[in-house]
Amino acid sequence: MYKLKENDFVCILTGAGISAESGIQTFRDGDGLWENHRVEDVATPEGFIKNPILVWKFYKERYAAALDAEPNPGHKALVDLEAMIPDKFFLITQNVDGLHRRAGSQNLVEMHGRLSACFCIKCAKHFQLTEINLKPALPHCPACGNYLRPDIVWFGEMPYHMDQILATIKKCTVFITIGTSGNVYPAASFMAEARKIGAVTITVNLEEPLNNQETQHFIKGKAGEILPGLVKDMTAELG
Ligand code: BV8
Ligand code: ZN
Repeated sequence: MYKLKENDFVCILTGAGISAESGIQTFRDGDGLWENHRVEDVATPEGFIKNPILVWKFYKERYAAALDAEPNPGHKALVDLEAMIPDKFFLITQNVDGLHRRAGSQNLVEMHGRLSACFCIKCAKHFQLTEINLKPALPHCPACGNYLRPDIVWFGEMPYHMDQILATIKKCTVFITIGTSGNVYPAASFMAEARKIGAVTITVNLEEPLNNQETQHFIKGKAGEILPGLVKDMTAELG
């Protein structure tokens, strides 16, 4: 397996698979359905306009599940790796569960938003869910009284931090993809971008992701079981 050198810059992309061992359902486990609704129908601005109460129910349930979950050895291995190369590490997650942050990851962007936050559709003020009254089926903005929506990037919306992500991929020398099926864009295009500028590409996944042709080293298995040993192995020659 690839051994990191002093001047390597590691970029990591994670998906729902890294939180599976924390008990958080991935999108493919539930065959993309939630209470007989297609996730694509719920996770869209149109879905919210059509049935905001249903969408809030979906996200309140996932928020509660995320609070009940604990980071697993996969999340923790990435915290250990970052501690060894603090200024040459960048973690991009598609996950909205907040587990990387709770595990202690610092240099992290949550490109699809976070379950723990929301914002007002009128005055755009942002709030933590802990700051608002979640009892109403449709929570209201404390500032202007209008409807709040989950701070989640839905299908058809621009992911967060794209400039920072694309700029960082341009300077990475190692790109590691963990626990994502490679279904969703633009996240699924990042590994190809990294490959183009000569980065070593490594994938850790339970099955081959859709974009596996871009992977130079594919490691099949569970993130929580593989990552601790992989991090130890990759950093063995670092000073
Ligand atoms: C945008 C928030 C444009 C919601 C999410 C046709 C072709 C190509 C693209 C498109 C198309 N039609 C539309 C598009 C664009 C669309 C898209 O990609 N659609 C897909 C479905 C085809 N993308 C968008 O709309 C994006 N925006 O394009 O904007 C634009 C441009 C300019 C200006 C404005 C707009 C926005 C995408 C973000 C959508 N929001 N999340 C929520 O979470 O509720 S995406 C959502 O699904 C998740 O966040 C996650 O990112 C994604 C699911 O992906 P994964 O994380 O990979 O999860 P999955 O379950 O699929 O896979 C898990 C993997 O883990 C599996 O492979 C499994 O084997 C593995 N695994 C399981 N257990 C383990 C494991 N691996 C290791 N260890 C384990 N233990
Ligand atoms: Zn408001």
